[in-house]
Amino acid sequence: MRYLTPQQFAQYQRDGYLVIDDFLTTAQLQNIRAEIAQIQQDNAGLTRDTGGFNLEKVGGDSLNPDAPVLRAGMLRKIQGAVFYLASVKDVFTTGKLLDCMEDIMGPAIYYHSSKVMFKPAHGGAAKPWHQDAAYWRNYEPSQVTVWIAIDDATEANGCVWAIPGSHKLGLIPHVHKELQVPESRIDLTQAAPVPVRAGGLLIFHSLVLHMSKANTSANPRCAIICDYDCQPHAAMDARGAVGVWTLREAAGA
Ligand SMILES: O=C(O)CCC(=O)C(=O)O
Repeated sequence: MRYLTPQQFAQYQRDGYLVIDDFLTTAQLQNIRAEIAQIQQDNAGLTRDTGGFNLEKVGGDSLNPDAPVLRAGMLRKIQGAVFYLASVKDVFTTGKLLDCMEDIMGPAIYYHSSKVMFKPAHGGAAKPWHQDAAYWRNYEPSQVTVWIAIDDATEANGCVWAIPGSHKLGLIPHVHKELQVPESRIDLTQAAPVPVRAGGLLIFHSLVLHMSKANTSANPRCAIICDYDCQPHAAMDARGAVGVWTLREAAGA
């Protein structure tokens, strides 16, 4: 193993997800926060979805570009985060995170997609139950998502919830435009909150059932997310005209 302990790896295999505290250095966290604050400031007047920039909408209708926005500049997500934020690209495409991914996926690691997920205070919308694999063409079961908390993510401000072990259920049929699994198909008694302190990361298998609730609190809950693929499929981001982006070669880095 290059980064994970055997216990962490066993936990990932059992639950399909794993939290690692204090993954980012203080300097990395500060840089990422500063770059995100700058991009928010630069886009404070945005009233329509543009490129990879998606705004919070009235009624949580985030996929509808014509829906009225909750407030100008109130970002829900930036798709293709690594193309806008150098500090985020650095964390996701170099160093110890790739060591960590290699422990889980093996030595062939490809970039798939990335985003900043804002979940702003007083109005960040819920994300319904889903498996990431349902969103991805060319589904491969060993695709993996890394979710890093930029603010403390708590139950109050909309941390992720997951069903431990649900990666063993296979791909469940998803419905609606914002792909989701109806709650009637899920054993909600198993649902567990996954709070993560700022700078910590959550790794999860692409078949883990997960969701997050709306943020009705006064505290924002921002996270950066990267999806990794073990197969050489072209990247899927809106700005991701990058073809196949190899992050680590099968022969070893
Ligand atoms: O950050 C969140 O609230 C959840 C994000 C998520 O589930 C996803 O992007 O697949």
